Amino acid sequence: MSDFNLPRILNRLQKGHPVEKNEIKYLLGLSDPSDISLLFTTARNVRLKFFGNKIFLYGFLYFSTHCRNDCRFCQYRRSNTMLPRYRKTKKEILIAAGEMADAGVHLIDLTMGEDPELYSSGKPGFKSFVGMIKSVREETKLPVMISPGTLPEKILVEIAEAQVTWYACYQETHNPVLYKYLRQGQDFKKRLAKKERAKRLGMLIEEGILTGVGETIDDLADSIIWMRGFPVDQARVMTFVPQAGTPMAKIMPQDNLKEQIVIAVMRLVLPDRLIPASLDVGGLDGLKARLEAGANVVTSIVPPQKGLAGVANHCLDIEDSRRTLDHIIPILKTCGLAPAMPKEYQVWIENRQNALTRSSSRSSAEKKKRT
Ligand code: SAM
Ligand code: MD0
Ligand code: SF4
Repeated sequence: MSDFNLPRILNRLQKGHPVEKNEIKYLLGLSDPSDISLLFTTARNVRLKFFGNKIFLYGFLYFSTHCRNDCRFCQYRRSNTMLPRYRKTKKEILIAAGEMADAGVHLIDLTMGEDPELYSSGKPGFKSFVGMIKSVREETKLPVMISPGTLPEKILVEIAEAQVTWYACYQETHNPVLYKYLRQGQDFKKRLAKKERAKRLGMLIEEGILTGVGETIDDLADSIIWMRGFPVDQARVMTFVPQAGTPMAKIMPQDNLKEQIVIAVMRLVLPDRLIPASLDVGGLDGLKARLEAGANVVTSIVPPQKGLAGVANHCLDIEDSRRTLDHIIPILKTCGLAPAMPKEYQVWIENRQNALTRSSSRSSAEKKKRT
């Protein structure tokens, strides 16, 4: 018999009381369908309290699939020579971003591999990258997220000056041993330090973890606690999708349930934060389940006929236009949800940025007092 009382833990979380790691682990390990259903209902109630029935929508633009890294889980790893690569021109990027903005997304997520053309040539290579981001912001009038990998310090500063709202850089796990296996050849602390630096520069931070890669419940709990402590502004989990041509190709794929449970636990532990339901893993058919677990952002909306790829799934639902608002909005409706107004998203961002500025000036005032 477990010593934990599910209704009591959920009730405390709903009232905003902090919970301990062993309680988070207990929630992550739930297996009884009625317990899981209660977890999801509570997560939806908490989402309703903080966000009403409004959902944010992110357009996704994977503009370069070249990468110098060799992440074991990723089809775009350097050693996968089977995969054709592309690098979109500024014009192509602006057309695709403009189309998504016209369709009604709230943000443009500009993502790339650690493209050697930029990373090896240093500042000159990044010059056009910074210019391109500015143009996307100016022309779409939308907030921008960048997911470019571990940018050099100077470029991170330029990006912040260019008023990029979000820096996304996923650790995948906060267990350094598992990290070393997954992000082969990349420094654990360096990746964490980029997020800290970007936060100090005033950007909002998205953190992400993978499930189905050999992590334990203890690892998942540590990640959620890390996200609470950092604190991150958007928290993501995605189920690992095995990729041909990679060392993890033969790993048994995991179903979506664990991802849903992690989404629900994140919603309870990080109630006011943004939590994506990514179309990249289970496509349109996987959207409802993720929303019902408490997610409040639909990500990986991709326009068709542009030759653009996804990350976890290279082409799932893209060319048949199923990652578009026409298909997504009816699903929101079946969940009693609706797209937010663009203004509502902008207000959320401003409030979050203001709250972070207030808390950082409070903590530096406290530091001064102590010295
Ligand atoms: N290259 C940049 C980087 O790695 O930070 C940007 C790309 S990043 C947004 C790609 C993310 O997609 C990874 O961090 C990982 O979380 C996820 N991903 C990659 N391959 C995946 C796979 N096979 N299954 C599920 N998620 C995957
Ligand atoms: C997504 N494929 O939203 C994208 C990607 C990068 N910031 C996000 C993983 O699912
Ligand atoms: Fe490159 Fe990012 Fe894929 Fe790693 S996850 S191989 S850094 S594109």
